[in-house]
Amino acid sequence: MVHGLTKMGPTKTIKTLLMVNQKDGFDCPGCAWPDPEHRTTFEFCENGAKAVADEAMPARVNAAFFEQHSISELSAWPDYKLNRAGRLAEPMHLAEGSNHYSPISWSDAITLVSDRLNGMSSPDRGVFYTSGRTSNEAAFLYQAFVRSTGTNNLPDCSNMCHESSGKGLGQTIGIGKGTVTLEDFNRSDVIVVIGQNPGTNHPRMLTALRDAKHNGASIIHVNPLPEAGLMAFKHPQDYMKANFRSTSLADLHLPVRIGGDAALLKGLMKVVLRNGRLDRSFIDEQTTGFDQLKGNLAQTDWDDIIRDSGLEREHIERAGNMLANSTATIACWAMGLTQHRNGVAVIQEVVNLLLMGGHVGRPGAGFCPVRGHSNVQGDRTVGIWEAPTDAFLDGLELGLGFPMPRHHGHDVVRSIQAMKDGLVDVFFCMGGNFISAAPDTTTTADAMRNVPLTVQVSTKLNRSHLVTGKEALILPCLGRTEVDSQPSGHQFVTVENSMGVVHRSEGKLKPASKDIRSEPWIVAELAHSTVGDQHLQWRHLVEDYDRVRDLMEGSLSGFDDYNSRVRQPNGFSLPNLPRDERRFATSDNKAHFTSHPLPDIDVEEDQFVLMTLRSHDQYNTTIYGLHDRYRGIHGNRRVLMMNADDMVERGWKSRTKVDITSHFEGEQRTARDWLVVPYEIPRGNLAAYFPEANSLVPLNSTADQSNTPTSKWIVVTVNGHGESLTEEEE
Ligand SMILES: Nc1nc2c(c(=O)[nH]1)N[C@H]1C(S)=C(S)[C@@H](COP(=O)(O)OP(=O)(O)OC[C@H]3O[C@@H](n4cnc5c(=O)[nH]c(N)nc54)[C@H](O)[C@@H]3O)O[C@H]1N2
Ligand SMILES: Nc1nc2c(c(=O)[nH]1)N[C@H]1C(S)=C(S)[C@@H](COP(=O)(O)OP(=O)(O)OC[C@H]3O[C@@H](n4cnc5c(=O)[nH]c(N)nc54)[C@H](O)[C@@H]3O)O[C@H]1N2
Ligand SMILES: [Mo]
Repeated sequence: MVHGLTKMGPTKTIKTLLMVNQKDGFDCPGCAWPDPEHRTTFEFCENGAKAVADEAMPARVNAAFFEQHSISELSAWPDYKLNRAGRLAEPMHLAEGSNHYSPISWSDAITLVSDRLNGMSSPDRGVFYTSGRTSNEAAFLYQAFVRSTGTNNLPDCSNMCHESSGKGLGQTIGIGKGTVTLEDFNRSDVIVVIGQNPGTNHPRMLTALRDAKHNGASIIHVNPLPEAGLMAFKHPQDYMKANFRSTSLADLHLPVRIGGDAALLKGLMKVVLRNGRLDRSFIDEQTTGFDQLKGNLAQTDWDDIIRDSGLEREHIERAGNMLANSTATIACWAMGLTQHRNGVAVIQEVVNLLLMGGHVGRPGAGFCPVRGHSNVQGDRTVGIWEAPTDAFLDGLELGLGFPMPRHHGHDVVRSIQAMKDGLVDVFFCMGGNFISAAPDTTTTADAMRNVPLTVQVSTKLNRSHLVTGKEALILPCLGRTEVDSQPSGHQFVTVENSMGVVHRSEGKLKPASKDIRSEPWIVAELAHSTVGDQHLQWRHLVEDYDRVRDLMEGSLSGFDDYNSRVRQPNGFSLPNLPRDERRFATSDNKAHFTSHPLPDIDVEEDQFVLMTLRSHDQYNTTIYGLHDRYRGIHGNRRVLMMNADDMVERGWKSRTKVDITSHFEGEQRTARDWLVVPYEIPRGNLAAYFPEANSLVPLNSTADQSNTPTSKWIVVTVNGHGESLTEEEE
């Protein structure tokens, strides 16, 4: 309520929050956790309320705002102040060399972009980013437009997020998505939550975990940090029943060292092999690679497992035995696994662990990569994909009726390299905050400044509006919460949650300004003006989003009867072979065990490993405030969490000022003036907040295969500014 009241006022707060995640309301723009079939009146969490209130703020960022505030002045504002300025209210243009944005009409803005696109010497000089809030309809039209220009340059936030999950699962079980439903949580014996902080980032998942525990499941939490949501949980709705007790959701917390998960997982598998129920018939009939894996595990030494994981053998044995005795195991994970050099391989170790017991395609068991952005999974499903398969493009050709470019495009990291090398003329962003989300802030900023025209379709002011190409545009759009009115009437859009359920979302609030437009409308205007109507009647399509959905039905698999099935109260589930039929669409129709060597996670004596993470008061690069309540850190985000013993060893007290330097292939990057705080984190490990620490993430430090920046594995040294502990303090 507080978040709503301060940003929206009382009436709008009540009206808005009661529509979140309701069947006829809008999908929460926060995370991608699914909604239960039977919904309560309050189907949102604290952080969802923040996300909704933040979008429903009144519009203030208009021509007058930009006349008053120059780019150089705004650049000195902290992120949370930029966000508080309000909603973007009208299209704005930044001329080359100018220090102020000035207003531009929609038609002039659209013409400017299409002229530039049409003037490029090759379609691959255009790059089109997407952040995961974009609806299925907008994303589908957008990729159709981009491909009609002749390129697959469709990088998206997923490249920095769950790309490793998509790759890791795709290669082994034949689908790059999770295989569980919400109902499976109630039938599970053991739930492993690894490399994820649901208390902050997917709070409604805690409800599912609480219910699973009521039904007898045990929870193993694998995380360098004892994340509060899992260690001491109070269901917010229990307050209404006057039950103030907190319970520990996790039955076992394994404080693994950063990057030590592969070692731990091998240890767990050794225990399961020794003591466990293996699903022999499943292994024999439906998998390959089991014998090699057994050989690989036999050669893996317990000493290495214990050293790399940083855990005691006894704890690994205990967790291993819980898994060995489980008849239904679910594994959930997020960025703690994906944003590592071995992100794909470590996810495949999770796959190995579950396949051994046949924990896929049966009730209460399976894989649950928990997605971030509310429609990031849907965006990929409908074509936001820089490396589409030929089969996928064949489907699009059939449905859309024009030839698709077949050569793969740039992902996020390659886009930055291309911009840096002067190979990009237009960089177009459908949402997001590229400059702050991307790694290696300084390099990315130089890359952006090297582009002749950058365009941001956005709801709120952010740093990507200030660090731009030579010329820049802001195209303000409607958010999830708002009425989207087109010539045929009010429209709804569709989204896909983390468990493959596609459902409706319909905004009900009055748009923040009369001069903002829907994402599908913006795409249609741009396409109409750039490529014309010889293939698709773009403007006709967006008069009624049913027409877009009909086009999707003809182009994508799993979308039969789209318009009618998505009107069912709970939407519908996309087909998922491993989940529905225990079948695997791999090259040999089997699930694959894979054998990977242990990654080398040694660093030099004076070096630390730094992970970057989210506080409880931010949504990615949107900073709501300076508090991280569950971690007890208040009033400052430029903090470095360090083990107290590591601090004492250096003679540092709490709030000692330090500089951090990252080291990668002989390059160094330094970020100055951080305050060290003691924290319960393994020795040799550090944590700092994203996006403040992004300047330390080397552009070329990426995961094998998925090319995801290693935001959770940054090798650093830390230098104090001279103050140290007195003897008494020590
Ligand atoms: N309120 C809120 N909700 C959000 C977001 C937000 O910013 N705010 N962001 C959304 C998005 S896009 C995403 S992708 C998700 C992100 O959700 P999470 O992945 O939960 O987010 P992170 O803060 O990146 O946290 C990663 C967790 O991994 C742990 N970790 C780091 N390194 C390792 C490791 O080597 N091994 C293990 N086992 N654990 C490790 C960290 O301690 C931390 O608890 O949340 C989504 N939901
Ligand atoms: N170091 C480090 N870097 C990371 C991460 C990390 O853990 N550590 N996490 C990575 C991950 S998982 C992700 S997903 C990315 C996130 O990268 P992005 O998705 O690019 O970043 P966001 O902060 O989610 O984008 C916020 C902006 O989106 C715009 N916006 C909000 N809603 C809408 C909408 O409905 N439509 C449109 N058009 N615009 C909208 C607003 O203007 C807002 O300022 O960051 C990645 N970067
Ligand atoms: Mo994400």
